[in-house]
Amino acid sequence: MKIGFLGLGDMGQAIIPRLLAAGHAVTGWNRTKEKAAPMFKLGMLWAGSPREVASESEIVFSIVTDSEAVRALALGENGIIAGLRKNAIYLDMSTIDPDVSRSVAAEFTKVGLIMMDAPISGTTLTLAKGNASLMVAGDKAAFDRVLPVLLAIGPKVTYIGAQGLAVQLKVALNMTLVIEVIGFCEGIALAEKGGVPREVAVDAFLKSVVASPVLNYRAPLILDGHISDATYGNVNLQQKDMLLALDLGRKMGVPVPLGAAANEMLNACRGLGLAHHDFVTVYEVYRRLGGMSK
Ligand code: NA7
Repeated sequence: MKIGFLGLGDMGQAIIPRLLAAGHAVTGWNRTKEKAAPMFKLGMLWAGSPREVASESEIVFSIVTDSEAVRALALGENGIIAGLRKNAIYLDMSTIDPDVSRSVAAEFTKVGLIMMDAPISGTTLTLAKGNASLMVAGDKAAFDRVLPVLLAIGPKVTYIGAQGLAVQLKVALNMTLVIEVIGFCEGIALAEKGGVPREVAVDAFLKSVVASPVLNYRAPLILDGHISDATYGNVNLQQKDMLLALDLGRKMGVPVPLGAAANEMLNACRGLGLAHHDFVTVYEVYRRLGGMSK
């Protein structure tokens, strides 16, 4: 199929090779064109604006940082809405405010066009291994049409329901993920301060019932000296999702006390100048709070 792809950040660059490998023609666009170089080598084509990309595509994907970026791409000058064909489908994969997703989709509906929310659970590593899962919401008939393409991105594709519900679920899921990883950091620091070598503690956690996919790939970061990399998602990117979760909790009257506590640890990371690290750097904060030397 002819696919348009907007947003060539870490996630975009991990998804596009899978679409190309499945035999789809991909035309891309990114605010910063230089980032497209590795995708050109794989055969991706370029168009000059989101509008141009949309006008040439049967399916258009976007995956960009936040709500403002999605609004700009979808509804801004030379945006997707100005170019999308009547029978084409636009899917936004970004993790953004569900209300913004719904309001952008409503603009598409007004002019007889289809926008769906289709966030991904997983990192660039999960995508590369072919294990990513996608949650999709919006028009069910459109979902049935795009399903074969989505399966090229990841093998676990779930239809969630009405437009906005997939991204709502993704925010809840990411909040849980952050709480889980921060709980792991807290536990390892406690064991270590008590005299258990870090390697032994991590190994035991990963062999225990506490182990999970996210701990399996993130826990090693506190062992091999990669903690200072933004390997899978830096503190700022994860905190964006935590703030979305806290805001949803406030708006809907649902307490999220564990989310609030986890968010405080992300604040501490930022205060200590660790915001550019993968958020498992929370472990460093626990070490400092617990009086452990580097
Ligand atoms: P990255 O690697 O930080 O990439 C962010 C992308 O978003 C990148 O292509 C940016 O373009 C683009 N961006 C950001 N703001 C804008 C605006 N205002 N207009 C147009 N494009 C913009 O993030 P990931 O790929 O890891 O994650 C993307 C989403 O998936 C995010 O919601 C995650 O939570 C999940 P640039 O290259 O800077 O010009």
